[in-house]
Amino acid sequence: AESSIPEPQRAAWKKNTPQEFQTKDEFLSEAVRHIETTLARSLFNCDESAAYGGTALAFRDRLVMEWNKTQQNQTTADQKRVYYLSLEFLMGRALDNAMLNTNMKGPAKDGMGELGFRMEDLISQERDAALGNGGLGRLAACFLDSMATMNYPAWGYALRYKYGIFKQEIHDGYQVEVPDYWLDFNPWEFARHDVTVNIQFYGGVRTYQDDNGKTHSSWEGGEIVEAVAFDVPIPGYGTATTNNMRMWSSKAHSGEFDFQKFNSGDYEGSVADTQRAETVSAVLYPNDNLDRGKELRLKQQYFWCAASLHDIVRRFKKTRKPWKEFSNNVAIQLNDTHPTLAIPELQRILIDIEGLEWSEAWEIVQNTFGYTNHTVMQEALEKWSVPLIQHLLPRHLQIIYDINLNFLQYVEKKFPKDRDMLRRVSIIEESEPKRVRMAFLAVIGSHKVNGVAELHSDLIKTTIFKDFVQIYGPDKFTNVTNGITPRRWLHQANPRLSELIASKLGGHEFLKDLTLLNKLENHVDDKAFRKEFQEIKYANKVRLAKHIKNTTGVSVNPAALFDIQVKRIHEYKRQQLNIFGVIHRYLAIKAMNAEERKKLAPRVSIFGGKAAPGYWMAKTVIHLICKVGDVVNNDPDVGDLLKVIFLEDYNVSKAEIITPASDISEHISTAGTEASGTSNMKFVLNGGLIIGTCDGANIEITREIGDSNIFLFGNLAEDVEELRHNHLYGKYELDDGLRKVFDAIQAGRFGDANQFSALVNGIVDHGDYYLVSDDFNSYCKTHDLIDESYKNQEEWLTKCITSVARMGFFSSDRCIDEYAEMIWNVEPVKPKAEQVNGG
Ligand code: CR6
Repeated sequence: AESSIPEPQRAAWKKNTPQEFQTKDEFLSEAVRHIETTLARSLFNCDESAAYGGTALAFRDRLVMEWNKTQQNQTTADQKRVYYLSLEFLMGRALDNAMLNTNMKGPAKDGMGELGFRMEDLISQERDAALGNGGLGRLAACFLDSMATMNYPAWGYALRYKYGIFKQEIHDGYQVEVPDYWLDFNPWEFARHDVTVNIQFYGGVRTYQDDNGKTHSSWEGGEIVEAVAFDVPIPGYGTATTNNMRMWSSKAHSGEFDFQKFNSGDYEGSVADTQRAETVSAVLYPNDNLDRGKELRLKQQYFWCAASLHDIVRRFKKTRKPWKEFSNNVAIQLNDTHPTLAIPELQRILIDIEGLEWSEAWEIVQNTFGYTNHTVMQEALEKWSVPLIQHLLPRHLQIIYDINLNFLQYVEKKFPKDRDMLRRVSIIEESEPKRVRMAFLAVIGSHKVNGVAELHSDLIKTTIFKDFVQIYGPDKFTNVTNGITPRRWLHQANPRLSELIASKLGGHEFLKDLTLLNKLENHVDDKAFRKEFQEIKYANKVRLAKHIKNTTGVSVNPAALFDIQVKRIHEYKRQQLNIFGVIHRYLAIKAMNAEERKKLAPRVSIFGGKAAPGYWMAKTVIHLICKVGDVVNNDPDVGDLLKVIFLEDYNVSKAEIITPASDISEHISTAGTEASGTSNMKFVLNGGLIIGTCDGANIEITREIGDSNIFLFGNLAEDVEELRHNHLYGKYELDDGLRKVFDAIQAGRFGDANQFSALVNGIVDHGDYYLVSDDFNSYCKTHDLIDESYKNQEEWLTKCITSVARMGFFSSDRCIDEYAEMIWNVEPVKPKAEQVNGG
């Protein structure tokens, strides 16, 4: 309040309030002004990158004005806010999203056209904001879009990595990682040099008694790193609401820059210290579904949690409400266990700094947090070593032990004498060294825990959190099936399909209420509609074929069946099953005569995805795909019948080109391992069918679109344990078809067989943990069925259209409404009437 312009002076301000452009001419004048002044370029020096910059800055101005009003409006509304804590946000590009969400793409396109630029070229100048690994990070980005679109008062809290996920290059069929320095020109962020938080590390705990003889603890000493806020506006679609994503960047604390060293001539030493502080937010850890327990990662987690909580608490304190109102004002969602330290941190703030009693504080903590689990795989569950936490965060370790003590006493009362239960559910794992089980801490410190698809939410209740269901009852655990934003994944990625749908449904309402898509089923027999739908798919395939030609040099036939698997490379996702299937197909083609070959449907097998830099098996899979491509693509016997492509550097902006171009996409994880998957939803929404296992959201997709519209295969989650057991005890036989594939690999038909021995041996000799052999036959047969079905183009088209019509459930808008109602208890805040972008 102290910093606001006094009432009598406000008229002068209001007279000068900047206006938002509404027409092509107004837009162009803003863009040109930015090119000339903000970017200092001229009529004679304006390339595509400058034109992109000017366009982005003109849109940024617009977003900022709505953003300011939204923040003001949400503050006065004084309702409960949501804070989404995620260590990953895979945002992709922002310009097209800003143009579409403000409904101003047309004028901008025309304006830039007058200067001789094509909007697609300008859009592709932007670097992806790639602050994430895969589905988890992209989910967070979709949620931000949905929360803004539905007017929820919500903030995302992120870490501002200097380097996002690495850029992948393929050299001689091997992945090479190149650093992604994305901040050279980022018009979408605002440095808030005045919004900083000092974050403490190391040091020790001092206990002391106050005048009443009560004991207190205080964390003292150690070192300080400063957190600086950078804000990014998040525009909703067809609403004036523009929310905030706040990213924290680390820098040396000004008091910490060692003037002693500096003055005594050790200039380099003092600069080295500042660099050490900056490393905290330097780089995103490039592992998907894998925990490596590195100290710097723990520092990142605490740095970001502590800065965010400080910010949230500061905002709450401005309301001057009593502490017991905290959880009526604040909901914090933990995206996986990465932000779990927020739990002991809030408890610390409340008891050590604000002076609340333990139990009063703990009730606030539990009512504030919700925790989303994204995996049941052991290697992905975070467990931090106790000595490491002791060293870095001594007070937090004490608090974690106290939380554990209280919890175990509660369990002991409920289940007297069950020693084994106590051992199983303890936050502290009695290993050497001891480790803190972050998922258990997250469950204990939250009021709701959710999985991300029905099967997954059931599985967590019977596996990793089984005991906790006994302890707390089943109501603490719930399901929110993942979703995707139809704005980016339909309207932006597939504009022609979006327009076609709009023409049939009488407008773009479906982009805000995706269930309206069901009305498309009325048009499934409409000839003109069918033809247009098919043409759009073909055009999207042509666009991808061009991209393939430009990036790999290989020509593919757009009339062939495009079979796509793009996602992180992981053994559980089974790209190896896919490439073995491709080899099987290749061997079959080689064995055919000309007549038989004529009957075959031409295929293009397309792969894409990054392997974590230290994940050798995943890198081997990439190498095999590339080598198979080299052989198959150059075999004159094969011609158009089969092409194998590995697309370099799969990311969000490439996904926008790839997703609309599939006939079939692959979601073939070992049953029970893929918590949800979200690209499955994107592909079906864009009129592609899928082949998949009964895993994650595939199951609910099947329920929605009907089992005749999906190609399911393979063993079920409930059979996995027994099958694995059989492998270990020799009670199985390697699949015949797969043996032939291995023979071909071992004969060196795809280059040096030694390169692939670990991959083959993992299946033949080491237990085939992901059950590739068990599912191979049904996988290949299902692909034969796909070939047959594709020959009947009319029936295929009906399946595609019907599926699109039935995908309404998978909007991230639906997810966010479920979180808001079941977990957060928050309501939307309507934007003020005078805000412009309103619908
Ligand atoms: N790797 C799951 O594996 C899910 C997303 C988002 C994942 C994936 O099935 O769709 O989360 N899990 O819920 C983790 O990252 C731990 C993922 O992206």
